[in-house]
Amino acid sequence: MRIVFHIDMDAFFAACEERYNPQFRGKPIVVGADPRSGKGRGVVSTANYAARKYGIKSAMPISRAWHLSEEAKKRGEPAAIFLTGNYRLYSEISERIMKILAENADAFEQASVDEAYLEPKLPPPLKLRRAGKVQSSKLKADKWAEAEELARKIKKDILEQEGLTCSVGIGPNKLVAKVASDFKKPDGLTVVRPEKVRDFLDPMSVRVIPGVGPKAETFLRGKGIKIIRELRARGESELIEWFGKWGEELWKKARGISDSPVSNEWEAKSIGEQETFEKDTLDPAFILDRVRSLAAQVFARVQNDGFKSFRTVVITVRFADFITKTRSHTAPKPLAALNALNGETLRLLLPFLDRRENPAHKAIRLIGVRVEKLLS
Ligand code: TTP
Ligand code: MG
Repeated sequence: MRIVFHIDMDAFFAACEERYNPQFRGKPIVVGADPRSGKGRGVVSTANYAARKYGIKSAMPISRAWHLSEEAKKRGEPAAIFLTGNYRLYSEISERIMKILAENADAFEQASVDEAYLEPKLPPPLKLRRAGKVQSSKLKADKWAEAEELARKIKKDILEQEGLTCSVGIGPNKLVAKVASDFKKPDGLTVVRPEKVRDFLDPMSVRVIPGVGPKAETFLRGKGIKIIRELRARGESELIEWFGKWGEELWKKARGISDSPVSNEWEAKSIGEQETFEKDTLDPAFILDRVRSLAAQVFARVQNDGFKSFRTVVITVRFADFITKTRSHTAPKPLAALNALNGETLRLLLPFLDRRENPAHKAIRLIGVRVEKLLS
């Protein structure tokens, strides 16, 4: 049984602003388009929890947020502070947080600027088992307690090092972990053990299921289905009849079943190969040899799949500590030869073998080569 964490920062952009501008602390903050005294176009990126009390939220027109703030002012409450955002700051903070997370992970996947999935790095149970102190059934229960403890430590590390809070969900897979992280916000920690998954999901709106948007919600409501318990009561064939292949997925999701792996997956419409080395290494001769082989494999697949050329080359480097970096370059003209792919790949990779991209001289665990913008 897997244990998966989903970590999501609280009111991320707004929280970063509060952290670096002490004069904003405790005040309602809205990050997004310029409100221009209510005439501005564009939307709210995020609002902190003080501004959410006024009804301001992500994706709302900024003009509406302005009016909600004006109404609050009339009630004698503080006006919201509108900021257009310092994206470089957010991305730097994000990188540091992702590093803290990756250090505690056996597998790690950044899902967006402020959220990630991971499989926790837990101490091996070997010692306990050897000492004969714990039966294997108990050992399992202990793993969940250990996971919870690790989550508290991660939250504490992020708070101490970055001054920010996050919400963590822990479950047997990504689906349940994601719903759990959203269950209690801000500064939440929700653990859903496998035997509790059904009770946890059943009373929730079908909207919490990733992929169920407003359209599917309205459709399901028309069928008398509002919460997951009602969805679970329907047969798989019925869901397939309504939604086609996705119905199968939905049937599983209603049961909290998901086997999607925690990994930085390749994007669609690309051809890529990756290799995890038997031993983490920084030996240039070995790495360059493997990369050439990966490029050749990728190129062969490009040809096999009937493509004539590509424009973007992406490399992925995962270090021994699971921190994963990708670098890409899009050529102005289509590239059609293996030599060209080799050249691009090397140019992107070489900085990881020296100080430019690898100042700590970390050993490499995995390398991937991928091409995109394929042309046939
Ligand atoms: P979220 O995690 O969805 O939101 P949040 O972190 O602001 O608040 P919560 O406490 O509910 O998690 O998104 C992360 C950041 O992404 C958010 O701070 C700003 C940005 N964002 C947008 O720019 N537009 C959007 O519509 C959303 C939802 C987020
Ligand atoms: Mg968030």
